[in-house]
Amino acid sequence: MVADSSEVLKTLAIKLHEIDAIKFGNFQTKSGLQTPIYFDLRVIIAHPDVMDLLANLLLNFVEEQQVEYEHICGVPYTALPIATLLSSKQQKPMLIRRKEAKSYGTKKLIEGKFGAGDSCLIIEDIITSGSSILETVSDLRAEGIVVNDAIVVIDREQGGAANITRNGVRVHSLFKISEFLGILRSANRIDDVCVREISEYIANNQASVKQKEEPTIDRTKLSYEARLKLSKSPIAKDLLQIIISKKTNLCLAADSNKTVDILNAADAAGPYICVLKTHIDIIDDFNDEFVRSLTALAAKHNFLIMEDRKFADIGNTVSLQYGSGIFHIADWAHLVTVHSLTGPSILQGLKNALNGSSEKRGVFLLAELSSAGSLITPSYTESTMKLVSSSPDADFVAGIVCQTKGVVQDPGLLQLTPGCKIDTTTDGLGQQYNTPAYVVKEKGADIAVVGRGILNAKDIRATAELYRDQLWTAYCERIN
Ligand code: BMP
Repeated sequence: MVADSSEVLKTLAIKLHEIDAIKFGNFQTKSGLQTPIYFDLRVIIAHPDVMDLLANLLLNFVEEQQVEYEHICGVPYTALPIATLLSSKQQKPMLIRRKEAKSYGTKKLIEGKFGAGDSCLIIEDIITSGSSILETVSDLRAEGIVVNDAIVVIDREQGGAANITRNGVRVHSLFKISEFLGILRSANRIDDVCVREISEYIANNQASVKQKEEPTIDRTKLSYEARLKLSKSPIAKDLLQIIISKKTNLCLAADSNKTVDILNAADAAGPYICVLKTHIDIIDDFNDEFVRSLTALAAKHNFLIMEDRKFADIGNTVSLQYGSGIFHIADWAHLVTVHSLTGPSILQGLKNALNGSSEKRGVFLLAELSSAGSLITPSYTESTMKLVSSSPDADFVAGIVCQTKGVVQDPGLLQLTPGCKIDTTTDGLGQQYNTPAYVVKEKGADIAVVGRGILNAKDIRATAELYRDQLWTAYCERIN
């Protein structure tokens, strides 16, 4: 590889012109539109020297862009040989996306060896509208594969890159069409009229905006290990590590009004829970020593503390409620619950109270409630999920409190579901209960909240173990 990559880029552009990989005239594109310039990088396979030049350039380019990935996938078909060369040069395994699923054998759309949560770099020859890349991204994401970057040889600057970026994939293009034309013009391969005509064509033929496509993967079929790779929230990752290492998806709702009872329950149930949930404002004898003792038990048994505060005020107020007052919740609660009705400013307000502290913190947003006759509507639930996906503070959201399987689709978010009891008789105050198996398998809970089902038992330790076993078995059955 020559040191000056801009010289090599020029050489490549001219060679592509020489081998007729770029044609000027009047052509029809894949979508049926007329175009005065046509790139046909398929011809490159007949020219191993050009192929090699391109592969080496891309290799350097990928390194320069500092892209991190575990697999390489070329968009079928033109980019396949290019992706193969890169895979071999980089020693990174390849994935191949079939255009149609096989009608025999495995019926897989993605060939190769991968696991959900693995990351993949996309390789494509040309972007026009971005739709070919997005089809490949969508099939990869449906398998739980993380796609954050695409390397492209030529961006036709017709809006495709923006469409792809809108879907959460960064586009790195070796050439923009304007740069490519500039090189051919300087080398006297084309004249000013040609450059002007194509520039006008590009300006007048911008692709329509493609809406963001949601991943179609079934979150409830993925293991916690796969979800760990897909989560964006640092505290959710910690929680998943705990869930995996302790084999528990049980959250204890320690709803007692005496500190001694909460601490005893935390110590007894500690080995079997991943989260202990408090309602700090129901405690009669709250004091700072209690927080220290609970924090010590969390460290001893390796669980997180969630304060179920259900914040619901304007940003400034929740910031004060979270960080100040007698409870100083932000100092000790790894997680808090938050209503979404305020809108995005509630997340900003809470984050503000953290003052850039290095402690990992996160929230669970309420999208549904377990109580009979709750006023939350399906459209409120949907808006809550949109708030998360569009929020600049999305990495602050560890999960969602809800009751229905379809609400949480993003496999990086955890579903927390209260209303769980082996004996499902109601409490006479509107709480609705389901069994551990039902909550995990039918309601889609990643973590189930159990309060009185454990707290009212004679033997808290044994009952917590029983709930843990039933919830964990249900999870294992769900993913298999
Ligand atoms: P129990 O298992 O004893 O019913 O307790 C459920 C816990 O979960 C309570 O702390 C309650 O505040 C909380 N909760 C709930 O029951 N339903 C919801 O929709 C949200 C909750 O946080």
